[in-house]
Amino acid sequence: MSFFGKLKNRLFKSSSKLDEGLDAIVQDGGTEEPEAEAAEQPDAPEQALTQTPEVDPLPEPEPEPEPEPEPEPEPEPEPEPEPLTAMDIKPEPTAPAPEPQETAKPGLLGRLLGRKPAAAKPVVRRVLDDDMLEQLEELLITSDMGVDTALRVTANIAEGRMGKRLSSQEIKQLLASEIARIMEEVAKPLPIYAKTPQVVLVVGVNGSGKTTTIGKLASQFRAAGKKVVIAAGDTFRAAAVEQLQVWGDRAGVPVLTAPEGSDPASLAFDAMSKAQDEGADLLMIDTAGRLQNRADLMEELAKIVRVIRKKDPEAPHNTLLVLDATTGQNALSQVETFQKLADVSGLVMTKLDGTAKGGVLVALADKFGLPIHAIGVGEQIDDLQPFDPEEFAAALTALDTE
Ligand SMILES: Nc1nc2c(ncn2[C@@H]2O[C@H](COP(=O)(O)OP(=O)(O)OP(=O)(O)O)[C@@H](O)[C@H]2O)c(=O)[nH]1
Ligand SMILES: [Mg+2]
Repeated sequence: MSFFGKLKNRLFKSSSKLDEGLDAIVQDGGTEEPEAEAAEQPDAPEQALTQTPEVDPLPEPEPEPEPEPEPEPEPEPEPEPEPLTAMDIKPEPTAPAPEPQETAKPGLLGRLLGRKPAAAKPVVRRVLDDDMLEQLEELLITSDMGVDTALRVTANIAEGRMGKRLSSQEIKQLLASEIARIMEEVAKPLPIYAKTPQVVLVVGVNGSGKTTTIGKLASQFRAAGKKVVIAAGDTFRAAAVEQLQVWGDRAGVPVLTAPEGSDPASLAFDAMSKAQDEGADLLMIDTAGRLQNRADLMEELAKIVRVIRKKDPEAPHNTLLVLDATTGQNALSQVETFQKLADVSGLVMTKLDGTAKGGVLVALADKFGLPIHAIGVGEQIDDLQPFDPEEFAAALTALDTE
């Protein structure tokens, strides 16, 4: 389960929070069902009707256990068909291992539906009632899905299911499909346009992961055969420029820098000229996250945009807002703020590894509907993944899809 398994591992904190939370909710007030069960005890061997006055109850009519349909070990002697892969032709004269084996891999589905009396694992189910719904809502809210989204999602899950008995696996499935439905609308890779250079302005608060994300994106685009130029528009800190240069080296992409404290807009202008002259496909502009106040930041971003538009009136073609998942609900207000400062065209959510707040992505999608281009799941160059709604939903809910 390569890729999916990986994402689930990376999202393990969010995953296990929902996983454990759902299990606890179902356990609380749920009861075990042997699953295979059926059989429905015939109970009380119809004494009544017979009326035989008082001959007393008779030694026992005995419900009789019925000869047991028996799961039947399946005749199938089959001494091993074994397709044989050249690899293991081994002499093996004795051919011992007949391995009764008639557990014959009932297959996943077969196992789940289990009929095998011995294997029938009890499943805990709980009746879906108001109490349980409320607990579900709370769980989703604490997973950072936000109140509105949590209420809507639980309402959808409840629809037509009140009074029904549900297991935690069934709830996970329902939850995952609700989440995937919301996320499908926003799962869109960064669009690539025919006209070049395509200018991607990257914005976000201090420490959200802008520089790292630019490095990762540059590496992916380069691997896809694109010619990329990076502009180190965070000229406030020398360290920021160095950091970007390291990423540029890793990605094999040139980084344009300017002296510390110089005007980022003029650097952006130079970078734009260079990208045009060199026939680059993409120009990615890093920006500073830390400025004195919002007005400064707005002024700086506006100036960068003004200047590059002298070269291309349609630039920037994308304004990526990078958000840090560990900030949880705070990400929502960051979107609002940056939408006022810049024309945000899409999001990248970083640091989904190691936080239990992955649910905030659902809230963002539900509230703003901005495209989510990618997610950051680690600090390495290949730790940026395209956003896949179904994988994400399954990973977030710890849905066992195997
Ligand atoms: N675990 C994890 N760490 C990340 C991820 N993305 C970025 N980081 C780390 O977050 C820290 C900040 O990342 P930067 O890329 O420097 O953030 P920035 O937005 O450029 O920060 P400023 O330039 O200060 O505004 C670094 O230590 C990164 O390694 C991610 O997806 N997962
Ligand atoms: Mg930076």
